[in-house]
Parts: sequence; structure tokens; C-alpha cells
Amino acid sequence: METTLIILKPDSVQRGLIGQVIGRFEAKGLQIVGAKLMQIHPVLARKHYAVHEGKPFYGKLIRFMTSSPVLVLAIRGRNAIGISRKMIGATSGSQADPGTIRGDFGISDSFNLIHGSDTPESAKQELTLFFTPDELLDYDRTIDPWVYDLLTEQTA
Ligand code: 3AN
Repeated sequence: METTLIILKPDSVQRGLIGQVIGRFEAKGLQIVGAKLMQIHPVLARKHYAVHEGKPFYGKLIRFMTSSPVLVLAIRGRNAIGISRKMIGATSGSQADPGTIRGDFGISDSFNLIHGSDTPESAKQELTLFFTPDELLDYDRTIDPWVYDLLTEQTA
């Protein structure tokens, strides 16, 4: 099982898209193990996007991410990182394939609705930035045998 950090960015919240986006992750079978609506402080935004410091779009990116509340999610499942990246689509709304979140809901190349961690290492680091350990909840779901095809010897 992997846990990944998803941020529904200010444009998702302002455009009233958060319900539809969360619904896609739920419908896929991924489990929400953490969620909070928050206004990102510039210090946190700069830590989260440290790899982009110095790039031409960096200042605008920090202003965008701190301009209005975001919904931060921790999402868990088998291959959750790769699956959620595929569901999110290419960085630019104008290039993202139909069927992806960015491809279906966005046009802008910088206001691109959603962030998802891209590797297990970045997921671990980003989850630590946005959630305390007690904000990530371990709980069983009765649907999991149906989501993951968990037939046992007894039931097969
Ligand atoms: P992704 O979110 O697809 O992994 P990253 O991590 O390369 O994309 O970029 C982080 C964020 O920086 C993007 N979500 C986008 O908001 C912004 N960004 C990246 N590249 C550009 C660009 N060329 N012009 C404007 N904004 C960009």
C-alpha cells in the first residue's frame, strides 16, 4: 500500500470542483486517510516547491498556491502514487488528455487544479509537510475485498 499527498489547489476550491475530484478518487477505489481545508502559508509553499526555486514560474506558483484555501488529502491504495498521477494527467491543462482531471476540468497551464506526489520519496516528504502523524487515519473498509479481489482459500 502507498499513501500519496494530493492538493486540490485554489482554483479547484474556487471553481467548486472539489466534490467531483474527490469523487473520482473514491470511485477508483482509493481510500482517503487524511483531509483538511487550509490556507497555505508562503513558508510552507516555498518548502513544498523548493525544487522549482529559481524557475521563471516560481514566484507566480507561490502566489497562486497561497492565494486562497486548498483542500489537502492523503490518499492510500495499492500503487496509489502512479494511479493518482495518471488520473491527474499532464502538467498543462491545454495538453492533458481527456479523461484526466486536468484534461477534463482545466485549460490553464499554470492554474492546473491539483497536485499529486510523483515518487514514494516525495510522497513521504510532502505528507510530513502537510500532516501530523495523528492526522493520517488507519481504518478498514468493508469494500476492500471487492476493490482488490481478495478472495481467500476459504471463499475461492
Ligand atoms: P506536476 O504538478 O504535473 O507534477 P511540476 O511538479 O513539474 O508539475 O510543477 C509543479 C507546479 O508548477 C505545476 N503543478 C504548475 O502549477 C507549476 N508549473 C510547472 N511548470 C510550469 C510552467 N512551465 N509554467 C507555469 N507553471 C508551471
